[in-house]
Amino acid sequence: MTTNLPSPSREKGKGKQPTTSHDEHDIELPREMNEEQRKAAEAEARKRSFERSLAGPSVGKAGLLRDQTEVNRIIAEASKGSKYYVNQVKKDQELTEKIAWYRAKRDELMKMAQVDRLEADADRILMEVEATRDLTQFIVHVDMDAFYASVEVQRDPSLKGKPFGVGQGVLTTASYEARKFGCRSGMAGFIAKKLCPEIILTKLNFDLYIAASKAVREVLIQYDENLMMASLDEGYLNITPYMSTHNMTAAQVIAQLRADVEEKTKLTISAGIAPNRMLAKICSDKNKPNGQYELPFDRATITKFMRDLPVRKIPGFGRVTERCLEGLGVETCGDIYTHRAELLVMDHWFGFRGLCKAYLGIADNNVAPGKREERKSVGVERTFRDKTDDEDILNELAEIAEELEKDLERLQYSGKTVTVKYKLHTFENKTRAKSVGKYISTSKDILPIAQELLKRELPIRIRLLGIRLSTLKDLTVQDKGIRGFLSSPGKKRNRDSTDNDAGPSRQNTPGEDVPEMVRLQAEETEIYDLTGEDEDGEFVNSDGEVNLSRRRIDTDHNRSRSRSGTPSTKVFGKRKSPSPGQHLLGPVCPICGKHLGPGTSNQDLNDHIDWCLNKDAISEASKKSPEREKKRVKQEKDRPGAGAGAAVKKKNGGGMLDWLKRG
Ligand code: TTP
Ligand code: MG
Repeated sequence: MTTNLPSPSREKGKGKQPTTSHDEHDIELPREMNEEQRKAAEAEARKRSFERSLAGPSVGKAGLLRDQTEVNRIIAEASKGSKYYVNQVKKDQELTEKIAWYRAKRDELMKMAQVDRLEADADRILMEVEATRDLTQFIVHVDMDAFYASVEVQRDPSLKGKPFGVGQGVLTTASYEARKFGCRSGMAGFIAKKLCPEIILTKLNFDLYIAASKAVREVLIQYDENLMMASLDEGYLNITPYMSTHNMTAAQVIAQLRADVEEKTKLTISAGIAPNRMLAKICSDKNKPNGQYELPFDRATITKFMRDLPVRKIPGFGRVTERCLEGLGVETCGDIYTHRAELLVMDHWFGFRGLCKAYLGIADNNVAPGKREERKSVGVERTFRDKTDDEDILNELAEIAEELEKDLERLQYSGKTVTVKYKLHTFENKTRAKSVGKYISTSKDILPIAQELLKRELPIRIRLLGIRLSTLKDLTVQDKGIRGFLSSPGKKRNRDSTDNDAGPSRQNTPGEDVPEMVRLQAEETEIYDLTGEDEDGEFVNSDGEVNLSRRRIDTDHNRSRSRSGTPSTKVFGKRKSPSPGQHLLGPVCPICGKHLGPGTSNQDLNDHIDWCLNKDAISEASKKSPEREKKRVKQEKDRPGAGAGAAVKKKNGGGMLDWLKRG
């Protein structure tokens, strides 16, 4: 069969030494190594990999000139012994186990499969995905350069040209001068000082960043009225109509747009031009700072561009995903094709179509401002130094509920699911949720539920506490018919709700750009806790929690609000795609936005959330899933009349069995 697919001319594996897999380690090593060399290489690779995970998600940031391995080593040294470090060690072990489980699963499934059949099926899917390629739209991703830092220079011009970071406990960003030393977002201030002793650390000035973002937005919207802001400092545009009405090329439009932004705001912006959002985002980083990059609009160039691209560069592929794929021999997008048979049998865990899209460079090219109904939840959370006193914790909870009420009032939402989130002093995140039969929005209604959920957990020692309300109802939309009449919460309807209240144009949730994306990444949020302990053994305040809010654009409700003294408060809100009659579909998971069905009990909801929360999922999966799953598969196998295929069917919903059967 002629597939007409872009088979890589340099297929990974071809021209490469054969590899072998090792359960103790998730990196495949060349076969001809002797045992001793292999062990040494494994230990070294393992150490490097752990140091990379300790270093956090921003290791790929533009402008980091210093040798990252050395930087990672310094970070590992500096954080050794901290709670953050201990937690990372635990997570690393869990992830290593999980990867071993994936490998075993892959090997087990591959034993039952016919590789050529699988490859043919994979090629068919690839062709289906290829058929969806659209090269007609000029999509642009724009991203401000060192955004907070550039705004800080405007506030205090003496910072210009100096190495400095924004945020004192944890850096939200670093000037390009500081990046040369390895300093960057998500890094604890004391570590930044180790890397660059002369670094200046400034306070955060959110109001200034919000004002700057608005000013930039005003320029951008001239080029596409459907501008889709993804955070304070980045957004997507479709400049196709502008190009035709002004008879300009994409490169000309973007050069003009960047000059415009700089003239009106005195801030520089970088841009990527490509046929879809995923590619545009990857491209905007190519010529940072103050540059632009256009990916030629032809299939061959795009697939070639993707072939050598590390999977980590795909928006949504975090460190966990990267390691899991690495464990299956996939480091670049080109490797996806080489390993298509194995990845197809692992479809249930890795989402084969999403991987095909990454391999082919195909993604969503819709650019449209977000809608209110896409909001998934409204929440407030706070970080503080360790709290252990029950009363103290419950007081904090009451204040958070008050604050949440104010946000709900301002944003005009009510909801049915209350989720309490807390982070233990060991950095483990926990959530407990409960759904109620009516829509609520006041502290009077929310607090008792939150208290009930939290009291069961006491005593605890925590450093973060939050309440989130989900299964939302938009109060700016008039209910229609009898259902609306019955469920009217009796609150003022604000039909004049502004755009700002509508929240981010759309959260740039990693993975959204590539639907069916691997859902494994978990470290992106956790790394913001790169606080550890400072040299005095004093716990560094998680100023870095503000980082979590950086992907939110709306001016008020989604930004962190540092309170006086140590604690900082963060308001969070997620969005989901609207679905008709959603409140009839049972509670919505506040993490993934999935409807859990009308009969879902609170216990089921909690179980789901625990599983769903990425960071917990890793530990859950490695604690329970692999062993339980192995046990379950074994039981299934042992069951009279049931073969391994039946176990696979149960787990995979039958899809994979078809392939296996046909094999
Ligand atoms: P980024 O666009 O990721 O970074 P940047 O604009 O500072 O630098 P670059 O030139 O590489 O684009 O993030 C935008 C702002 O968001 C950043 O200035 C500060 C904030 N932020 C956080 O608060 N926490 C984070 O972890 C990151 C990455 C950014
Ligand atoms: Mg930026």
